Amino acid sequence: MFQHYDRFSLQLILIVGAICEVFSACPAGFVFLSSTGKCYFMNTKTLNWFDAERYCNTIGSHLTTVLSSSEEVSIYDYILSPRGYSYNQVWVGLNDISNVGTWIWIDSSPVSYINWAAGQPNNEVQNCGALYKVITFAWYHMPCSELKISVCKYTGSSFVASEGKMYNRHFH
Ligand SMILES: [Ca+2]
Repeated sequence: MFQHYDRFSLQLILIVGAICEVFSACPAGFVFLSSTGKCYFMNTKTLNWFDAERYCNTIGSHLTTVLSSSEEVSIYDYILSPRGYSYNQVWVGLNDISNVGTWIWIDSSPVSYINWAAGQPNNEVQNCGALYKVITFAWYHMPCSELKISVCKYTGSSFVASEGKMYNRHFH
């Protein structure tokens, strides 16, 4: 099909195609953050931690990890604040459910960046982690049964093919 285009047009087509590819990296409903190169989904329905994670799973993701200060700030600035949720407690994938006292990310990412609020985690009956902007972005551990909004993070691509939700389906 390309024989009908001159060299410049062909390059333009390839460039536009590449740009579409970049912006198509997120499944429907997710927001792309250029600071991390990942896709995020804010679930405004308040759910307990387990149901929040289960919901993320249904859209091919997990509760979000927060792997750096810049990712944390970006989640607030570009996912939560624009939607009016900047001061709520928000479930993330942090938990010590399987081994109390050992905090892990639900998607098995290493816990390298840590931002517990002063005094957190402070007892053994709260096994799930939330962001809490009132305390300058810090992390709180909370009872998993509490109902909160949540943020899912999409890191893979395998589920998308079966779900057929990729934006790039519309570009090709
Ligand atoms: Ca706590």
